Amino acid sequence: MLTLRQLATAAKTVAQNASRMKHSLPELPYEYAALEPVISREIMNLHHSKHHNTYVTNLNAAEDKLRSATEKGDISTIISLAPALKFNGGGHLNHSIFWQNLSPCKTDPSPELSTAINNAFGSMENMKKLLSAQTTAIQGSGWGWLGYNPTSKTIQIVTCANQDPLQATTGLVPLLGIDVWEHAYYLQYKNVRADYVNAIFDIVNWKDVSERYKKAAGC
Ligand code: MN3
Repeated sequence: MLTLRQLATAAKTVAQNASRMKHSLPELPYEYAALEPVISREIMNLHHSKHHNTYVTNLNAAEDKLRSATEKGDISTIISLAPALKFNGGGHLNHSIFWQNLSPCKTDPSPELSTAINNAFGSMENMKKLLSAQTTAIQGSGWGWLGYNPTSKTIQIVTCANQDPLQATTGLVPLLGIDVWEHAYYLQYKNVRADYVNAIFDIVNWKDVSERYKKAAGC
């Protein structure tokens, strides 16, 4: 029989372990080669197992430092960790959405999402045109997004620099993200970013985007 004291100690250990849960690299919902010819197996392999994995590793390391600094009440160190948390936490969040946003199977947007896109952009084709143009025009590394604005209850196109996570930096709920870091396309598309961005629409998982819209808009 456990004594009350032993039970309390065990509960404390469980709670501490839970708060120290490490982030881990999510499994892809398809094979590395599944998105060919739009995205090559080699790019998917490197992008997922190396690039995304590094964001996860560095996020865990930054959180360890944050925990230790918080325990010590070391405010200066806590503040200094903000850029690493934003970059690696953003990288982990963005890529976790990106893999789900893509699919080798043809899918269609829900009627609700189609209506919202038509209301905001006139048509699906026009939305793709605008999202492509703004995403292709990003200077340096970043992401193009279709996001839901909970205040205006409309869908918007925005771009973010680096790994800035959409919701934390703009308040928009991410629906569809396009990674235009060179590691996402350069091995295959070289300097022609526009071709990569336009081709991405052939492998968008509209079922996933529709589910994100339903969750964000509540309808
Ligand atoms: Mn990337």
